[in-house]
Amino acid sequence: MTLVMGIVNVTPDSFSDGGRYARADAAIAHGLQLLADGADMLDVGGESTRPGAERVDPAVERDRVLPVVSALADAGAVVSIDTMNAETAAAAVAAGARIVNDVSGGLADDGMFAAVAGSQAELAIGHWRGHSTDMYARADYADVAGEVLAELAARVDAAESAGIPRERLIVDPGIGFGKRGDQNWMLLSHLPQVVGLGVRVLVGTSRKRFLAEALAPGAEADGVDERRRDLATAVTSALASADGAWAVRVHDVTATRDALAVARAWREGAAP
Ligand code: PMM
Repeated sequence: MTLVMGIVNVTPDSFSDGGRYARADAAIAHGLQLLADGADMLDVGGESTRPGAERVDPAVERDRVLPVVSALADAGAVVSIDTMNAETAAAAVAAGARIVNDVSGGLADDGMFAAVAGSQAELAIGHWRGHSTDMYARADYADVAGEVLAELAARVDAAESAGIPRERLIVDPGIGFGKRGDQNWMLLSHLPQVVGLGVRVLVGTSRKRFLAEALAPGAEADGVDERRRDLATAVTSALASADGAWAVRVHDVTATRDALAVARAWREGAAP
């Protein structure tokens, strides 16, 4: 059964700005709500990776995420830390995180694989070609699925060589990371091949622009609101599940849980 990873973004634009303690409290409360909604794990991140986003100082990132990671881990949650910084990853694991979610697949920080190898943590390797500031400049593919598969396989090999056993690895096709509109759909249409790499697969489509582009043409995609994007995300989650995804990373846990339950009943010929 596909697991649901709930998103807890601890960035100034994700929670109203009542100062850092208020922000941590709001993020913790949000995480607890996602658990109540049925999340199997929580992904805590302190750096926005939206297209065009600026980098965050790793000390500021740690200041944002560590109190949230430790509070949610203490509450019994399986916590994932969404970071490209090895020091932040190590500090979060020390604070109770069990998964390191590196959207750059270890490419942004040379120390990442060593930091994870020296712990018991699992590592999610995202497909990535460069930072958000200019990631579309690298969205140049002759064969998006073939290239993403080859590049992910190379990162899996590198992580294994660095001492992280395959059983502790997860791969993510990196939807929206250095990929434009239809490149994401083309890549998702090859999800069974990503699953064929033999490593658990995590898929993150939640609220991303390419979903809105399937619902409204051109600039009108900007007007597709959160409710419609969450519904589209629930559909992609159910389809990813049917293709063998290990987990989906989403904002709206309730909608995705419902979609997964319906898809499961469809497959099994009986309500769960
Ligand atoms: N997408 C975002 C952030 N972290 N992590 C993984 N593993 N996969 C993703 O697709 C992914 C991620 C960007 O989305 P957000 O800004 O809405 O959190």
